[in-house]
Amino acid sequence: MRAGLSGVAAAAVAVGVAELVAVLTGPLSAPLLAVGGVVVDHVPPPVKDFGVAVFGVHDKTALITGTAILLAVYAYAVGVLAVRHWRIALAGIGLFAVVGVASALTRHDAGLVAALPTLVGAGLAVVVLRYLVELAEVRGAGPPAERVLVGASAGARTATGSADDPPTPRAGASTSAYRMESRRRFLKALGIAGGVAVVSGVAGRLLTGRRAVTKARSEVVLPAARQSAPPLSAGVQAPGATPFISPNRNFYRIDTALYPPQVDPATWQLKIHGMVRNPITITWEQLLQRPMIERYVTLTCVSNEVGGDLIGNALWLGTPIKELLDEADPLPGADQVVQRSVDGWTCGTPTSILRDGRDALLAVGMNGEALPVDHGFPVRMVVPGLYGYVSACKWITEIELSRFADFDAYWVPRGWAQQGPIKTESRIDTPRDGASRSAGLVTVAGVAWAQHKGIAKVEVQVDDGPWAEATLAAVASADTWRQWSYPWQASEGEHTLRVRATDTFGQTQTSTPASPAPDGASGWHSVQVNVG
Ligand SMILES: Nc1nc2c(c(=O)[nH]1)N[C@H]1C(S)=C(S)[C@@H](COP(=O)(O)O)O[C@H]1N2
Ligand SMILES: [Mo]
Repeated sequence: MRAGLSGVAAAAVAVGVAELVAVLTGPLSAPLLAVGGVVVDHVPPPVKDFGVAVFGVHDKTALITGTAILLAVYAYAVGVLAVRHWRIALAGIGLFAVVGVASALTRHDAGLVAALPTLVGAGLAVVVLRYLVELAEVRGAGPPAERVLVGASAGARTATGSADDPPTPRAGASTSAYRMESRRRFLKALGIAGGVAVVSGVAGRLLTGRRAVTKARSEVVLPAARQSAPPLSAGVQAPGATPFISPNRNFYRIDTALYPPQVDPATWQLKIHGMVRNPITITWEQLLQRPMIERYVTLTCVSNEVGGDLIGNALWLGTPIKELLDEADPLPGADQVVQRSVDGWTCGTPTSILRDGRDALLAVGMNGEALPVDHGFPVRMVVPGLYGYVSACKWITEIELSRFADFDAYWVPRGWAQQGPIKTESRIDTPRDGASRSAGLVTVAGVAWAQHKGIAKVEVQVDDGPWAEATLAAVASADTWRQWSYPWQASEGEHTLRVRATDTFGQTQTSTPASPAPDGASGWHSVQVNVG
């Protein structure tokens, strides 16, 4: 037990102090985040729907917690081994160091300094483990305790002449006093180790937070739009449906970043290169000089399940990417625009789509503010009509003209389709699945989307009755979701409500259920309602 705890304490000190060192070398060089990042990038591709399973915000915490628990179990075993097989324990710490350093060094753009947090941590772990195990070992069989016991028994023997006599009470008391003293010293050392781990870990996180770009972001002054979005009609909002504009703070977030990249606009640059006649590099200042437009665009994640909430609508401010691409002048055959984020993530978008005149934006603003850090500050791409994983690169720093035949972006080798047009879909927001209502008039409402095509019709079906047309809310543009509502005369009993949408191309969303991988979920959303 003591030996095991010594191992865990040594690991905690290693991880905590590594966090502190990582303040200087970057958050992703700390062993837990580095290893977590490797796990994110190498989860086996066939795992169904794993985009959501791994990348929801809470799953990131779960991943780090899981990594920490595994490490604790490992450290416990190393501690136990350390008592009799010190060299094996050393090898165990060595393995921790190798895994941590290898993970940190293979992160995108990592320099050699990325090895530092793990190395410092592992070095300290050796010292702490050695010290704690020595304190722990004293108990029971340790030499000083033996001496007290033997001496006392010998004294008793001479006094009584019997070899079988138990130790005298006095000797027994001093043994247990000794044990208590050793136990106290061990616990104290353990507490100090724990304290060092927590204090350095927390300080590391806080200091990392202070190095964040929060301040730079608050100082950004966004330019006015040359063309603002057409004013929203009050009629875009159907009563009971999700708010038409998703506030930044609860806009869905999906990415592979365990710590959101901190990109300072002062040093930000975008490089447009590859199969182009005119490679371009622009800075933040230059970007802000370009004509900016404002557009409502609804983003959707390919991992969104039928009825899911990985979809959000915002007012984006940005410069049309088409104009920049025209200036770069792509070579014939460059059918793929590879967007690359500062953390190495990539997505591939058809060049033709980015140049076909739709409002594909290199965006700097979201709902009237600079982009939130989680949503790509300072610059990201927003493309109406395509799932985020093939179009909406956050923290973008590079655009490389290429060919689909020559390059697979991040998600493609992981089992997702190269092309990702958004499927026409719809969702019931009210009543919620499992809700109860009184008989009589019940408002059914929700959203439907077919970005860049537009929604022409939404229908609702009660149980196995006929499909009835819902009332469509006002349209903002073909690039946003559209709200709908349906007045339902509900009779008592359990009912199933279904919804389906038809886009302006006359395509009705398919009833065939498909899971998100490889190119988006399909099927009709339904809810059960109890009418009493
Ligand atoms: N750099 C980077 N950009 C990224 C991703 C990512 O993992 N890394 N994920 C994409 C995916 S899958 C989606 S759905 C959208 C989500 O954008 P949001 O988090 O702002 O909603 O971002 C896209 N851009
Ligand atoms: Mo996504």
